[in-house]
Amino acid sequence: MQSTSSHALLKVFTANGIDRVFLVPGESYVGILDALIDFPEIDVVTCRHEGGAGFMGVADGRLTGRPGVAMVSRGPGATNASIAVHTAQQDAIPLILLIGQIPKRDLRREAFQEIDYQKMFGSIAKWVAEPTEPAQLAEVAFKAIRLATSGTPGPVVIVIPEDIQQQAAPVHEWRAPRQMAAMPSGEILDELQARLAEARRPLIIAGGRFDVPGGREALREFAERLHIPVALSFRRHDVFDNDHPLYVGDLGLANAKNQMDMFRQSDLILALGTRMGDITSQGYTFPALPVPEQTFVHCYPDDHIVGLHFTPDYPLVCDPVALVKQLTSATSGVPCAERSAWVKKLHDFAVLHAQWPDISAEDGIPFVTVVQAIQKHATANTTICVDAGTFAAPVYRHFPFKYPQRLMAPLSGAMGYGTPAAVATQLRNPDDKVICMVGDGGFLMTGSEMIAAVERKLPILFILSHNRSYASIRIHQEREYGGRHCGTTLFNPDFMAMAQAFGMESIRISSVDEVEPAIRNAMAATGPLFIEVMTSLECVL
Ligand SMILES: Cc1ncc(C[n+]2csc(CCOP(=O)(O)OP(=O)(O)O)c2C)c(N)n1
Repeated sequence: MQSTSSHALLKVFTANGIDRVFLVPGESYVGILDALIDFPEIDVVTCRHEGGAGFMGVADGRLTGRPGVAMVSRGPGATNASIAVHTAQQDAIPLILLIGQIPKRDLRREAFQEIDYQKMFGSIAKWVAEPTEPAQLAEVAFKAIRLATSGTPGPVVIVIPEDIQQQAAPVHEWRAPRQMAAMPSGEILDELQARLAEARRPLIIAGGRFDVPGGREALREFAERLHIPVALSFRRHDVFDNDHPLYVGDLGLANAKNQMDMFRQSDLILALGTRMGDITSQGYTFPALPVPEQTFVHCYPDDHIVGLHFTPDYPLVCDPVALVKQLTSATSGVPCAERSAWVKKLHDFAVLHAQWPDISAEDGIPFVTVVQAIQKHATANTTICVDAGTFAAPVYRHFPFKYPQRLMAPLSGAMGYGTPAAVATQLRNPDDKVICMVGDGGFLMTGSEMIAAVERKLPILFILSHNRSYASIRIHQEREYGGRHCGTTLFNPDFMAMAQAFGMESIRISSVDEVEPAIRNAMAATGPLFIEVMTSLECVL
């Protein structure tokens, strides 16, 4: 094998477990593309749009805990990929976006397709590196991996001028060291232990940092041992089983006022592995800003995040999984009776709120019936990848996730995520039943990436909700602007013909009676399958 600077970069990638890259090629990084040929252990997934490649990287990073990698060309490629950098930042997912750059001699001359990426990505990436010497590529790759995965995971951008990609450079196999779980002192833990035992109405808010091997189990054991109810942070429905008696719902876009009133009655909040961001905290209103009324414990492995908005009585800058393991082992449990009424009240509300509705519509199929049919036929290894739109609301509200069932949903609310995420998920977990739910709006943004499902024979079930509208926005026009619609009605292509042209079997569901049998058959499909659902626009849940 040759030993060029690109080989040195890729060697650091493979030494750290990176085995797949998603890309759209560009003349600005042909040197790296050429080196990829010498790394058969890296699966190269060629995409149709840099947004699609980036979203695939985001999904892969979430599933593996390693940085997902997207490679794109300068200027136009990088601007297309920027949506994934934003999503990785909002979702706290490790991502490396590698961008080819103009030759270094012309840097900052505003040359053809040049961008100053430090300025462009400065506020959303954890680090933007633009090496100018071939020997720096390995070092930059190594640091990118460490930064993307440490503290609050997130996106790192590596920008590589085209003329430093093919020079001789030493190859290293540096491996990122495992992260050490710093722990609060024994004294603090003892004090916290006592507060937890005394609390009458404690509440856990659990977030994405439990989405690691062993994380869910540790959370469940802790909650059970101390008999503390668990609410989940925004779109992290799959970190705690939704049918568990301690499950009390998620904190999302549609919490009922009386549910929030109940949560506010808690006397101790344990915010574990969550950043307590905008949606989870209900627009920074729960708990009280800036000083919560309850005893507030905030645990996250990043000192920038702990106490960022809400002042904690216990600011714990550490790994929440290690913390709950420690707290679990240090207690013999708490008598359930003292907290039973509190837990029951919250749990009963969550159960009621999640009940499947019985609704019908004149103008099409209420999409909730499709989601309900999927739940009925879902296997233990079903993963639902959702795009942004009204069709996703029933998933968030009613689908009772039970691990290893998974929800792949962008915290950034980015349209266009669903299809590429499904491709990346099925590639990573070939035995899972991967379902992509997408609207007629989001599908025409990145739906072309579904060609990878045909190319690679991925048995993804694509479900398109066809309501001839950007309904999520139309709803605002209905509610807040007297039903005056502008820019939200869609003129659509023949989606069935489109899927067939992609080489995919396709089915249209036009009436409620067809939903259940069609979904039952679809769940057993062994190849990619496309279902078009003629969805009601008036009956949006
Ligand atoms: C990339 C991007 N552009 C715009 C938006 C704003 N937006 C949120 S949902 C939505 C409409 C989604 O329409 P569709 O995919 O058809 O699903 P529906 O809401 O109709 O179910 C829009 C435009 C967004 N979230 N992301």
